[in-house]
Amino acid sequence: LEEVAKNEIHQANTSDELEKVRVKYLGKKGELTEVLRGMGSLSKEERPVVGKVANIVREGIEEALQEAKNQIKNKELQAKLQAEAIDVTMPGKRIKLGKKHPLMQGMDELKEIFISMGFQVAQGPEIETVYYNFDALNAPVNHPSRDMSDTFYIDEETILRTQTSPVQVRVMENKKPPIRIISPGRCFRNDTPDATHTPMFHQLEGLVVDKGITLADLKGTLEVFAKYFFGNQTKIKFRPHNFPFTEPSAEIDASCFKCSGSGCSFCKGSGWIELLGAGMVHPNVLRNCGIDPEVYSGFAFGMGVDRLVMLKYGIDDIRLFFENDMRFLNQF
Ligand code: FA5
Repeated sequence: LEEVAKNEIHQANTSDELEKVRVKYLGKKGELTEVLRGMGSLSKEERPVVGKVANIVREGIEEALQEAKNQIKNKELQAKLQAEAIDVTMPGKRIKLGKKHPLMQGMDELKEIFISMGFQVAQGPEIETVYYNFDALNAPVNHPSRDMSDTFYIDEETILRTQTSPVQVRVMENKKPPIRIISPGRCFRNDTPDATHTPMFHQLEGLVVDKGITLADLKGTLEVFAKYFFGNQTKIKFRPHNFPFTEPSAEIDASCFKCSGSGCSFCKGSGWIELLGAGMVHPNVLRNCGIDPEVYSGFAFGMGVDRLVMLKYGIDDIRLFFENDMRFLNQF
């Protein structure tokens, strides 16, 4: 029996097979167990002799089992290690890295330019009240921009902000001059999408309030900005304009030096492209925020970030920013 069992033990290749052999001989209904059970029918003299032999056989089988078990375990471990081994010479899989959206890259660049000029970044809510977006900014009650055809209303008092200018009011309400902030963020207008308009777009607002701030400070700041962002050759031009919250107001154009040669649809042959709106903060706005216009003056500007980035990189349709076409995004 011992010989046969040992033979089978040696032939077992896996833990499972070995276990089957163990059960076959030493299990409850195992062959050796049967022998021990049958000892009842033996005579008194035979019993100790057979018992002794049976025990020796059992020990022999157990020993062989243990030895085989160790060997199999070892073999299985080796196999596992081999299967899980890392081949360090194998070429790696290329991991596709995400990157910042071109608009956010542009936004970061704009922010950095103004931060380097001493501006701090201020944030305001995208869901805004009519008071902050229009009333406090001196917009007459019949101003066309208040119309539902231009502005997304949530209810009578609440809108999606149409501009970043309400952040000016929020900052001035909470902070005494000197103030020097920029406020980048999303704006919403009920505009029909075309190459230069989307219902959601981005602006970057700037506000400086202190004693003795003049139009010259505004001009100098914007000139430095334009040269940083577009390059040293850039010139800017002030055109008279009207905003309810600034007096005087201007629209600022930049020279289209980049658009010569292959042509640039923006400049349409004029050589200038509109960049932003700006002006000296209206005394009514300062007053609405508890700042004395007799003591303090300030300038403000608001630029369309999407349009600035389009101009800088020669993108001819603003809608490309929002289509998430990888062929477009991968170019930045
Ligand atoms: C304003 O929104 C003023 N708040 C700017 C300002 C701030 C003036 C501070 C004076 C002082 P305007 O409505 O012109 O101005 O919009 C500013 C810029 O936002 C535009 O020049 C344009 O670049 C961008 N813009 C406006 N509507 C859209 C749109 N639908 N899609 C993309 N860009 C837009």
